[in-house]
Amino acid sequence: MTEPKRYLVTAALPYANGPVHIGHLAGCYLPADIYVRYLKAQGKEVIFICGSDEHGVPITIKAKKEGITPQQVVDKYDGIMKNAFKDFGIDFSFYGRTSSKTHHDTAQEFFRNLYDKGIFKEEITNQYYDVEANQFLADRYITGTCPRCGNNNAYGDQCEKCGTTLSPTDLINPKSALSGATPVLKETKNWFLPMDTIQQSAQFQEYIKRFDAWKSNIKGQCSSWLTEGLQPRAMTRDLDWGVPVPVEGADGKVLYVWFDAPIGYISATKEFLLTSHSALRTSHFEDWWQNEDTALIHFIGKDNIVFHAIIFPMMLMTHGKYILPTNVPANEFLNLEGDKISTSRNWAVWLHEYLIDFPNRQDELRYVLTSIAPETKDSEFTWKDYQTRINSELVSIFGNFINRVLVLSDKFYEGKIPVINTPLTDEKLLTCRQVCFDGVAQSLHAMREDLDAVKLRDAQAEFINIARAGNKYLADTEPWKLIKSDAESVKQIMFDALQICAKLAIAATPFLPHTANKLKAMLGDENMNWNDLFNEIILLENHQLGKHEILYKQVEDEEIQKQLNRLEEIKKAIEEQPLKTHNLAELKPDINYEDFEKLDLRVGKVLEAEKVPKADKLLKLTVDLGFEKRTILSGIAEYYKPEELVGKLVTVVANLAPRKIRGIESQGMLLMAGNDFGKLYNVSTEKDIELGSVVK
Ligand code: B3M
Ligand code: ZN
Repeated sequence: MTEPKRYLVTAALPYANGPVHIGHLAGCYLPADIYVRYLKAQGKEVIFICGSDEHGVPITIKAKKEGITPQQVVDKYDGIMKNAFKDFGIDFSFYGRTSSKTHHDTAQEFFRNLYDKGIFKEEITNQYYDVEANQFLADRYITGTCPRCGNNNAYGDQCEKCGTTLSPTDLINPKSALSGATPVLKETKNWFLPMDTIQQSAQFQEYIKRFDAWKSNIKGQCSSWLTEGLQPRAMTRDLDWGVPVPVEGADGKVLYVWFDAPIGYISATKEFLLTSHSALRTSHFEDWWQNEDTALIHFIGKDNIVFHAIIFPMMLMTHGKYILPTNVPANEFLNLEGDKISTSRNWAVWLHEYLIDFPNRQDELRYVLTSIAPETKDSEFTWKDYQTRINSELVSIFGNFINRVLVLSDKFYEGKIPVINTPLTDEKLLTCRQVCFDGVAQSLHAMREDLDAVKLRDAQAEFINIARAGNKYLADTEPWKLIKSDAESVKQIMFDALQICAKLAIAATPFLPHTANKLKAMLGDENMNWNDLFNEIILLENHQLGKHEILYKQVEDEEIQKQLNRLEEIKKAIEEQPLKTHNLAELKPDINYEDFEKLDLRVGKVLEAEKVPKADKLLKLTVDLGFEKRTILSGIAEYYKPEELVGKLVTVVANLAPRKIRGIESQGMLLMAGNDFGKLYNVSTEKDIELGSVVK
């Protein structure tokens, strides 16, 4: 591809329903920011767009939980999120809101455009309706038992325990999360994007060739969707929170949040161009969104892949005027101390709380999160690792190098770049110098290649390698000793070391913006720029350096212990509410002893076990009850291999009326204990009991 003329970079619009945590930062905002800073440093024209996603069920659920209106939720969190990003140097050109008028207008116009072209399929479907609450239920508002794993708290769109994608009608015993009532099916009309036919179109087939150059996690997810065959998807919903559907007969309906949210990138660009004071003010909206010379790059987390790589491009394509994404760099997830980060369980490191305990240490967190960025697989943040990386890399390698050079320059040359009268002649010193120069050059080149390829973790490692090479140069030549015998040579060594400091100040710009600014000031030159990076000389002889200070403080054990204690307390709190957090099934109404007595429970032994063809979940067992052998079908194939069960003692409901399942008569039932993680355990009995014994 030819070099793009301009770059439109977006970072996923976060739902405005909670503060920002390290998982958000590492997943998409930090990588996007580093990449944008890199582009800008090279003088490229860039717009960097983000904003609050203020629609969708996550907002209404939060409102219900906090007892406030959805509007109050988004008003509260929009500001909190915006500030957190700012505090960490995430330098958006514009941070929009999907509740803005411009956005509503833009999203409606977009919908109308597709509608007028006859793109949508109008369809009447049956959807769950809550008669008590008087409204249709979004998928997330319906809970029930997962048909696959038995989790009693599966949602209408997904079971979070076994990960299966569901539709509301798949749920066993569906319940409305609004009123607890059993919902009824009711007819409703919605507008569907015919993703099945668009998939077949020549334009889409041409577009997906781009995936080949993208990261493998995107390719993988997309090709599994595409091979399964895309299905039409409703772009409108029966909800009262969102962008109203701008056509006749759509009262009480809003645009599907995944239709309106990506259009948020477009509306935020419009708002930016209207309000910006930057040089880009004179550029036109069309240059950015409707011109093939623009590279459109979406930074996202892995749960947003299909929406950005397939659905939004289909919308753009059917609209016809828009460019399609050039790249969609998606990251995997970041875990925290061995567990999934979870907002609802408070298992997170919140950015605003971090800054209370570690004031002015934004770059330290940026550094650690980039070092462990989940670029290719899920990764893990631990406080111990945070401490180690800061102390042994930022403090001991980078900070230490800068400090040594600046302290010595003060001492030897009163903070000026030394003037070299005679070049180095000493063989050993010359070799040290060459080794250092080669190291620095190699790291700079590798860093640039990694940045171009959006491999930010590797790029940052190369940045530290530059400081490593500088440190080695000093350690090998020991200017603090050499000064007594060969002051002339020391001038050359210090001159070189100061140039490396300057390179580090420039190279730090994308990764550690606060440090970069500070270091440039310490070097007395705030105008050095990216193009200087590959020059041998950046700071000229006699140039006066600024005042210097220590770049990074050591992270102390007590600071880490405090964070670990906090997490420990949160963990305890989670464990102390097992009913709430583990979603145990509700207790059923009392029964009498007579009810219980009706059950005939017996001890049996599994003699044979085999899978039932074409039924993923069923095992066919032959169970010896002592007085007779029974054939029993049990839905446990996902949890037990047939061979694991043979020889096991089991408890059997022996008087359950036989019934035919898949043409086989099942003559009883095994007792199994299940938890909501989708595991089942055999309720077994002591080994030496006689088969057929009564269980009571
Ligand atoms: N708000 C989902 C999320 O926060 C969604 C992203 C929208 S990007 C257009 O993960
Ligand atoms: Zn499940």
